Parts: sequence; structure tokens; C-alpha cells
Amino acid sequence: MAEAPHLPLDHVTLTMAEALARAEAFQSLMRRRRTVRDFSDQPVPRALIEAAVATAATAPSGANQQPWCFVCLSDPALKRRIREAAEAEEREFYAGRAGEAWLQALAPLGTDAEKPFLERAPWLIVVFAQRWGEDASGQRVKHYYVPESVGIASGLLIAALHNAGLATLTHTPAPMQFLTEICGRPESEKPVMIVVVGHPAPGCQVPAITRKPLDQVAVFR
Ligand code: IYR
Repeated sequence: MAEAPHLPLDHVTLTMAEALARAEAFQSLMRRRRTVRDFSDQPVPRALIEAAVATAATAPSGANQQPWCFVCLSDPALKRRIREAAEAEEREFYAGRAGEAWLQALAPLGTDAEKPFLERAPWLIVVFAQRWGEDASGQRVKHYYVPESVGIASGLLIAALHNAGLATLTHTPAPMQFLTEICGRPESEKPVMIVVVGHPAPGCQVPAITRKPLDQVAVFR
């Protein structure tokens, strides 16, 4: 493919004071993000979901192939099908398929095979990774860095939803192939996660867990 034409970068230069204030404000916002498992059924307007998905789709991707599809579900019948299929898998997972070590690692979260949030939360965003694409003549096009690209986009999605005052849960029923059929996606796409979106239930509680301090997650040389 020929090189694309280039344009001037649309860039805003900040003063150091502005930069620091914004960096700290964003950190303080993101620190308050928590994974929520207790959702209310309060509706969330589609416009908020659209804005967050459009933000996610600004993520960088391998060769700018944008190898993702976000299936946004609010239809109660589809949410019910997803809940039923997910709980069937999760019952086997918690009954032993996970193995002792994995179940022990999960114990602090207090999770189990019941997933009522899959029906109660107003939106489920199922993130699909496009393992390969198609050109105009239907030929397969190789996609590069697919897990990395979709992971970055999913992170932006979660940040955008949190920024809009919404609660999220990244839910990964295993295995989750059933999502391909329920969401009507092609075999070229792999379901990666369900981002459950809504408002927290009144009185919602979250596990008292902490984040690693900076000196345990960053190295400066
Ligand atoms: N998919 C299961 C188990 C689970 C696994 C991990 I790793 C988590 O961080 C949380 C849950 C479930 O959703 O219960």
C-alpha cells in the first residue's frame, strides 16, 4: 500500500503547571474506578455508550487496522441468553474446572457462578477481536498485534465509561465462544471480554483491596 498523505498534528501544548494539574486530576479520577459487581437497573442513555465506544475506537492499533468490534447490548432477551450461557460455564468453572490454585486466587473477590448483573445492568458491551480482516475481494488480510490493540481499546473504553460516571465490570466467562453466536459475529472474531456497564446499586460495596504503590510498578533509570 502507498504511504498515506500526512497532515499537521492537532496538538495542544500545556504549561508545566497545567500539565501537572491535569495529570493529577486524571489520576485522582482513575483512582476512584473500581470493578463493580452490584449494579442497579437504572437505565443509561445510549448516547453515553456511543461516546465511550467512539473513545475506545481512538486507540492505537497494529498497522491502524482497528481490529475490534464492540457489540452493545441492552435488549433484555439477549442479556438473559448471555447470563444463562455464562452461568452454565461458570458453574463448571467454580465446581472444579478452575483448579484449586485459581479458586484460591479468586477467593478475596468473593465471586461465584451467579451472574445477575448480566441481566440487571442496562448495558453489556461485548468486545470482539478481529483475528483477520477481509479486503474488497473477500481475501483474508492478516491483522497485527491484535491482543495488544484490543487490550488498549478496552482500557480506553473502561476509562471513558468511568469518566462519564458509570460503573463497569470486566467479565470473562470461560470459555466464552457462546458470545460469537449470541452476538451474531463471524468466526473471524474472537470474544475477549464483556464490559458490564451501568450505575452501582445503592449501598454497593467493593472488596477492600489496594493498588500497588508506584515504586512497585515503575522503575526509573
Ligand atoms: N470468570 C469467573 C472467574 C474470575 C476469574 C478472574 I482471573 C477474575 O478476576 C474474576 C473472576 C467469574 O467471572 O466469576
